[in-house]
Amino acid sequence: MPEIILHQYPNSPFSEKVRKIFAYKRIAWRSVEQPVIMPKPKLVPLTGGYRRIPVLQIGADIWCDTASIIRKLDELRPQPGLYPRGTEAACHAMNMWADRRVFWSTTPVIFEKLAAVVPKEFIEDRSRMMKGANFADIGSTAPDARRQLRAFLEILDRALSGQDFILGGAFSLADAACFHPVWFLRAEPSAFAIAQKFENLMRWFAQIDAMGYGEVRPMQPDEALAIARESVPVKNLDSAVLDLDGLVRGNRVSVTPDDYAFDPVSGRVVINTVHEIAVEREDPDLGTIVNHFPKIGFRISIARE
Ligand SMILES: N[C@@H](CCC(=O)N[C@@H](CS)C(=O)NCC(=O)O)C(=O)O
Repeated sequence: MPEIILHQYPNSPFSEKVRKIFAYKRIAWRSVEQPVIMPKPKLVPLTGGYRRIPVLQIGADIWCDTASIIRKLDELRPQPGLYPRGTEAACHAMNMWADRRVFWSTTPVIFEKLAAVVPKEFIEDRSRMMKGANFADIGSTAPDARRQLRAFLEILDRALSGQDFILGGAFSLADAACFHPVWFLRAEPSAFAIAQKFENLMRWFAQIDAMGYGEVRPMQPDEALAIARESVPVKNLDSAVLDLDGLVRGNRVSVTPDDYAFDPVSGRVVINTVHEIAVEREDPDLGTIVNHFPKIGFRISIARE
């Protein structure tokens, strides 16, 4: 197994989702701690502009977004599986629901209290990232968010009333995905108290929490950069290039998240499958880097040449 490096920070909920998958699949990994706000001078050369966390690195290949990270980890270590007994579609639906709905109901509830104590640089950074939204004002949406959060948690609690895991008797992607927003609530006691009212949810939470993070060793950011510099991206990609939407190998494109942190990454297409777009770029310090993105949740624009 190649050395698996995750760029992350301890309080990152989306990293928590991946950390649980490392634990479940017993994958040994290296942790590079990155800043919580911009600038991220030891991350952006690897990503070509993408600033979100987590980011997976293997040599000079970089996977952005938990969807492409988890797909890669599952390819590297298929067993134990993330999709027991035909639950794959349900897992992806739950994953999307947890990331895009449940998670966003937690942030106003948590930051209603925390906004007064977190550094103003954090508030400014997140307001810029959300393009126009004022993060300092997030508390004003807290009452609605709290109502929605409680309803989301009740759905999970009911699902867990007669079974140990969200989709049945075995751990699945749905558990890692639904765990991270509940875990994030622990950052603020009155927010976590909403979840603590749900008994089945808390039993499940304790069980997933106890899984830990697998075998992890820290790595300095400079070491990760040196690994990228000394590696070449994996080249046997031809079979993965399909002619979808008229995009073929060598087309110059830029890839940008469709929800927030709209930083485009530009390069030439090297992989274009139903689920993945990967672009090759030249970094002045690191040399050739390939950045992998999921199709779901990203916009691709073709540059005129
Ligand atoms: N859809 C992305 C979301 C990632 C995300 O929003 N991560 C948060 C941290 S948990 C983030 O990047 N926040 C801004 C930052 O850390 O700079 C994924 O699944 O990876």
